[in-house]
Amino acid sequence: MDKPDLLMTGPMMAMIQEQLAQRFTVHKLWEAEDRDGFIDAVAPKITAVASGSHVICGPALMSRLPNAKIISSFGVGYDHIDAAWAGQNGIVVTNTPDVLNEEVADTALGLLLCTVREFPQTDRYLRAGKWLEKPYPLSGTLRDRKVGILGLGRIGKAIAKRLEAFGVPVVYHGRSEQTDVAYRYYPTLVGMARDVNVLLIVAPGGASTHHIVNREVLEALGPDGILINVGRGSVVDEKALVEALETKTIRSAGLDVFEDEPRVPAELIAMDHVVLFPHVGSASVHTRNAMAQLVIDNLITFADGKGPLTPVVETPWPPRS
Ligand code: NAP
Ligand code: 8YV
Repeated sequence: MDKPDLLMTGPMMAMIQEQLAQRFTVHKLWEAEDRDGFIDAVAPKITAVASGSHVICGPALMSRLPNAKIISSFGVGYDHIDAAWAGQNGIVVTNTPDVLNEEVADTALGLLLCTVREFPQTDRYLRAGKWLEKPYPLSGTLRDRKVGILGLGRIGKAIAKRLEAFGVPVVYHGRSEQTDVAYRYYPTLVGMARDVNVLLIVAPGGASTHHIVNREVLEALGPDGILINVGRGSVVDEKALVEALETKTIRSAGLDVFEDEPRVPAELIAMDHVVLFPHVGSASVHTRNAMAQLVIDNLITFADGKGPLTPVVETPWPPRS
């Protein structure tokens, strides 16, 4: 039996490449010297796409794949895919929800602790031999902190649970109030920022969240405020953030995500009072393997006619008629 043809838009984990090669004829876009010519040549036979955030899957690409029926994306965030367009054009989009909740929540707590207690700075201090001269200065604490979560979804709730265990009060903002949670809801982001001293972002990227953490929100967070971002870099106006950190409008920031990854503003890199992670929220072997398996399983169950396992909201399954 002929294998269905699959387009892989960028390099993916070895286990994804190996398992998909057993079931599909895999066409590797990133290996082609002439990518346009490559797409023209394979486009009509492509029925499935495996994708990561390395390539924008917008109408420009999808409209060239007339027989594509599924895009299986690595990661829970899929702001690199125009899922609404895909849904309107008969393509189901899948992502990798839930399997990474605990890992990203662990990372968020680690980043928060590193930022509040200055752990990376203490490590640098010791290695520089400064402990021999005098103890590291006393740091801030979680004890006097109240955390406002922007995006109390799957990961946000796993973070909130951890914060409860740490004895830290939690409130949240999203587009709508959730009736099944005990945390206080703020209908406006700026209103929440005014009432907390940690703003923790775990909301998705995309048009509706672009730069919603802006100068006004940072001013509301105030001079004792700490910004933690494990959601998407695009949620924060990074220029406004740099300015707020330089002028001490807020105290500090812990960032796992940036607007133009892997490029990070030189101003942030030069600051000693911020903590910067290279987008490692889900990056353990265990969790990346689970995400990879879900990318594979979505494609295989779909090819077997059993439908996708984890379609995104814009492309429900079975499709709305
Ligand atoms: P989720 O369950 O869909 O939760 C997203 C939350 O964001 C929801 O509570 C939603 O609440 C809120 N939200 C969505 N649009 C909003 C808007 N315009 N304004 C305010 N709130 C909004 O998603 P998840 O699985 O928790 O993942 C969240 C995000 O984390 C992903 O999309 C991804 O960008 C990021 N992420 C990062 C890493 C990393 O490595 N750093 C790893 C995994 C995920 P409402 O619907 O009520 O607005
Ligand atoms: C991944 C993420 O690092 O799932 C997400 O949305 O941001 C991370 O888990 C990313 O998708 C891999 O490129």
